[in-house]
Amino acid sequence: MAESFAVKLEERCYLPDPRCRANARVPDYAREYSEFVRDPEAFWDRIAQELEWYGPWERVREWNYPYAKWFVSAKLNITTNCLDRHVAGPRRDKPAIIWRGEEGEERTYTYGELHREVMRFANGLRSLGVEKGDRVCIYMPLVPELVVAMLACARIGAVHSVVFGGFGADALAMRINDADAKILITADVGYRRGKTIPLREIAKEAVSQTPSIERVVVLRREEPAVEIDPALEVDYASLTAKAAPDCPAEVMDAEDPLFILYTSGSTGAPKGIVHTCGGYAVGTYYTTKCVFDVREDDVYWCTADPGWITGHSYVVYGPLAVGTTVVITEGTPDYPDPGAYWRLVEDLGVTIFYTAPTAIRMFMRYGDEWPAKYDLSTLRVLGSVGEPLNPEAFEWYYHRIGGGQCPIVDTWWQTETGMHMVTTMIGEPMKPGFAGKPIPGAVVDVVDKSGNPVPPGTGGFLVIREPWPSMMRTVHGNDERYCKYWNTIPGCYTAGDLAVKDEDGYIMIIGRADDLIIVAGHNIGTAEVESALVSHEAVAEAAVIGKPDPLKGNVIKAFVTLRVGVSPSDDLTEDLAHHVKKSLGPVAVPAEIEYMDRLPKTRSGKIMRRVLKARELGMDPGDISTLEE
Ligand code: 6R9
Repeated sequence: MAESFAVKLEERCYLPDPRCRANARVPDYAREYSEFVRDPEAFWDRIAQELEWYGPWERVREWNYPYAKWFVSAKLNITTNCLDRHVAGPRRDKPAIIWRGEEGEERTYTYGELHREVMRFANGLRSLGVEKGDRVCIYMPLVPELVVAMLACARIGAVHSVVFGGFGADALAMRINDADAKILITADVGYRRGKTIPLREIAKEAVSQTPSIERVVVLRREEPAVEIDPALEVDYASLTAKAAPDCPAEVMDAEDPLFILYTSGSTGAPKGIVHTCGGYAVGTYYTTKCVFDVREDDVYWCTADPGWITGHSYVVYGPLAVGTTVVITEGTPDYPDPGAYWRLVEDLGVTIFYTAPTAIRMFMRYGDEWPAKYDLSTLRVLGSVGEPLNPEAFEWYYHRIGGGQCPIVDTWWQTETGMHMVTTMIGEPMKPGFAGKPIPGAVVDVVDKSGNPVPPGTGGFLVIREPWPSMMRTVHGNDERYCKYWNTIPGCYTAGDLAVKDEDGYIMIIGRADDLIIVAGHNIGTAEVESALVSHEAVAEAAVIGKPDPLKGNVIKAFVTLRVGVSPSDDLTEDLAHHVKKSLGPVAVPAEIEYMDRLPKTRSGKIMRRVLKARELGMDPGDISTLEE
């Protein structure tokens, strides 16, 4: 690992409207945080009391480094928190899910309807022999039945493993085999950009390599309905139609597994992250409620697919536990045109909008005229997740989408953390480029390789010092890999990201540690150079890598995509180099700039620098199963 190093900090700041602070769920971040630090167990105890449990915990946490248990011996079912308790109260007829298809079709499920669907499907799964602890793989398009399937598994204590519907047969087979799943739930097709994705065909191919799968449940969408293979397949609709309507929730121990989810693999092979029922429910409930400041009449839209952790925590479990109205769509942001998302915001009156920098940069690339055509005035809170939100992208999001009115919560977290860990709580001053401070409930720091905090302005490793409720409990089938997260830097969970703090304790993520570039002895994080490039008016997106150089050790090579209407030229290249020099100094100037039509990304939208690097150096790129087509 590299030593710590100096980082140049941007100094811009937005002061929030004082009203949003006064009304926020956490009106005083500093006070809430110190309350947490004074007594972490009492803090989480108080939050956990807001959920419904079958029995109390003996202890809030048990910390046996690096293994944690939360809400020891307590019993619950996450679905009674997401469904039953709303249905029993005034939210029975409140929309739980509003789904929009690619052609504009719409379906709404109230909490009462979702509850019924989940119970029926849960009974359907039971009739196929699924029992508590069995693994069920879900490979579906973004339709309400995907959410139903996840919750139905949780209802009966089956461990779901959702595989993103954009993956191919081999990636699906690898995940099924790793989790040893018994049932696969899929659909005949998904629809994407006017094309049909043959999910069932892909699933069939995968299942030929997965001896553990006993049955495949198929949701049939096409007309006329495809023929079902009775030896292997079960029709989703008949399964639910035949099932009893009432399904009492399985009583789960807080530490029973809830799901396995494979990481997006931007820097290495995917790992099966295991999350448990109790702590995960508490962590996602608390962060959804407080970070997004959810209110009773909000219309909440997180654009992530449930194939990723953001979809698990902030499309399904957190928002439903809070009891909000969740928007989901099978559509993509620029189909049939780049106004697709903004039309949906206008039509449904979305108030909380949570998306990824890759999408924001894509919108910027298409220009301001698209969002300007729509009424976005219902928006109240904007969120970002997945990659550093470059200052340039922050500004655009803040002004063009939020109309200069909405706080932006740039949330740093991981599949492994299960919930938000760093952000700028609503009402706190916002600094473009900085995710913010640790949320109340998380102890996050920037340290050197021995675990000592580095001073402000010095880059280091982003670590988490204390256990938190929704932390992963292990890596499925590879506990050694789990321990490695906690054994790399003494006393800390190592996130694998590089970061820097400023004098106020705000944290800026400067890239993945694996992607660090050392030029003539200087450590350079990828995000710094990429942000500098993106702040040039011609640039839409940028990725940088280090290339070995006999003199400097490494030089920087940049890959750049341009905004619509701009073409590459030698003048532009020179101008870009000059632009980086001006903002970061000569050491960060790319020695080479290559223009590309698009950058290699994971299917969840993260730039895969190691693919660029491997191509550049003629090396093996390693596991590329998560690379976008
Ligand atoms: C939630 C999610 C985790 C990695 C993480 C970091 C990057 C996520 C970020 C961010 C800068 C943010 N990341 N959020 N970087 N600012 N707000 O994305 O989980 O797919 O496991 O990825 O994503 O590098 O370590 P996951």
